[in-house]
Amino acid sequence: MEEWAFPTRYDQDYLPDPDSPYWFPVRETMDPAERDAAVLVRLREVMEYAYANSTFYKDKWDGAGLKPADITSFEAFEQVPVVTKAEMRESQANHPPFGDYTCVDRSEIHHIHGTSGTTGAPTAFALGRRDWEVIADNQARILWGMGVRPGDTVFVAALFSLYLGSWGAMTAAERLRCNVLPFGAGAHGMTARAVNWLARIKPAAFYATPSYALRLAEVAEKEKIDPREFGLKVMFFSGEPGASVPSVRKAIEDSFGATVIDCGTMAEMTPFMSASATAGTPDGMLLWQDIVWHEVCDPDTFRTVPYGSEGTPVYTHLERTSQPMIRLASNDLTRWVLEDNPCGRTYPKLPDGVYGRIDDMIHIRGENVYPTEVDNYLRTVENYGGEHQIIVRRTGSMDEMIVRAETTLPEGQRSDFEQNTGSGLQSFLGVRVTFESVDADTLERAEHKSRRVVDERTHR
Ligand code: 8LH
Repeated sequence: MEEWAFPTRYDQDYLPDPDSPYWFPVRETMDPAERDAAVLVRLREVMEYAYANSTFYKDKWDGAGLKPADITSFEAFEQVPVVTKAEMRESQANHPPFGDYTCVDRSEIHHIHGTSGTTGAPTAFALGRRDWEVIADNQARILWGMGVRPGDTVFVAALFSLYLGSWGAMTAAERLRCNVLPFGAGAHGMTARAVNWLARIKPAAFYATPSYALRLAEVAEKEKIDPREFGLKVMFFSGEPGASVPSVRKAIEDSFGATVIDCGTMAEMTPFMSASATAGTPDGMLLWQDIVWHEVCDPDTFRTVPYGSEGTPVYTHLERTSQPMIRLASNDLTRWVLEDNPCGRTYPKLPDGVYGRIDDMIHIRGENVYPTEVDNYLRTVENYGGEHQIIVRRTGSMDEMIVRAETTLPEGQRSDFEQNTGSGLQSFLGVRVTFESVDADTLERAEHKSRRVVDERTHR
């Protein structure tokens, strides 16, 4: 296996053969059982390292009665208790600012990022200098898999602040010897400026959240610029479901005429692109198991579910030394499979991407609804105005769901639209829905991750 060592240090001058679709042909196409055997040894090494360098992991595993040396099988590894975000917040509160799961000295920390929510205590992410280099290398390798090449211009249209998505995309593109346009997002008037820069620079690749790409397409239309004129080859997305939601994906492909690639796990798990599609397998996300070990688990027992089944992703770093995450529970939902991938990589795959967070699932009269299903349906409806809200209300002991969607139709001509879309949505979701329409361009557009659910229930 190419450059397989822990702690990891990649050759910073390495670039693959220009004709190779793979950065590391052996690691990417090897027999999965052989790869898994190497990963198992690595899991033990990472655990030995974390046990020796962090009181968090030592106390957690001592409490569970296990030692890194016990991890001689994946069955044993699945008994390692998961790490939750609540534990990380508690650790940072008790051991400020980075928590006692940080395994390096403060002088080794190269970047500090954090959760970007405005409510609740933020969590700080401390990324070591060596880790930053390895992250860049890992993600350059994944960008190579997406078809991005040295010399390509990569336009990064995501918030440059605490959010790791933008910085991760930038550092990866730099390592790949691309030219990077760290445009950012979120400032007043920036989307119209992005449209003009895209039209002028004509980058090969583009990174953002899927919501923001659709916003950009709307603004381009207002500016009378066809997004296809940007000449984009690859658009890669992370941060929220969308790139694997069929109608959202199609809307982006149709607007921009580029290949859409879904990627992304969690900021704590950076290199977060370790789940990513490739140019040759553009649908779903492959799990690059030699970079991060991805398990899809039963959300109650945290044991892996068989391929073909649904569960929650649990992630383990294989190359991080600063804040290694060992069995981090994501609280997301997905389904995984292991089958032949057209690109030749032998990784398992999430064929439908990550559908959403367990907490965001709406329970209506015994049925579960994902907000992304509403999005998926509405984007297929003629005269849909491009944005919607989902309001969840409790009346008595029942939850009620109201979908408020924009339409391009003028008032007075909406009754068929409302009736047909309401009943279509109801049969698509299999739950009762109250449907309302509003004028196009009246609901707020996301500059980052969309928040379409307005939960009016006081408790769940
Ligand atoms: C996703 C996806 C995806 C993330 N499909 N849901 O962008 C990657 C990193 C930087 C990120 O967004 O981290 P953050 O802010 O911690 O959010 C992680 C959550 O975002 C994750 O648990 C998912 O719920 C969601 N997410 N990428 C679907 N490609």
